[in-house]
Amino acid sequence: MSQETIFTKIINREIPADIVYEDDLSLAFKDINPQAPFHVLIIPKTPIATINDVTEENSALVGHLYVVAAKLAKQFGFSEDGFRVVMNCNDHGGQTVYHIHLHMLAGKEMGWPPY
Ligand code: IU
Repeated sequence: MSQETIFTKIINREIPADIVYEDDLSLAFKDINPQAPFHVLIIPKTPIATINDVTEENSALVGHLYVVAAKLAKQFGFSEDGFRVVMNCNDHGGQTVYHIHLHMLAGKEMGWPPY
């Protein structure tokens, strides 16, 4: 089954995105419908559909997304005030794009619970 989603097209530069970070394993770009002053999606270049597909084998890649979040927090000045990272899974989690992505939201105080 192809795991290609619109995010693969963003990785391959087939459609535009406001890319803020890239390395061999991952890409981060501004969310088109931001829910905070700073809202980026951090994605692995190798598609993983949902958190249900995370295994010991790809766990380092998933962990890398958090390393990128920490780098972006430092770069954009959110480390001290704080920020939120969220990964939604399937319908009840609110997932709409089936290529895992870490939402990184920052620039305001977040509410809790998230509903
Ligand atoms: P979700 O967790 O799967 O619901 O998040 C998908 C996000 O992808 C959502 O916040 C969209 O605004 C965002 N997005 C995007 O940034 N660019 C796109 O081309 C598409 C969705 I489609």
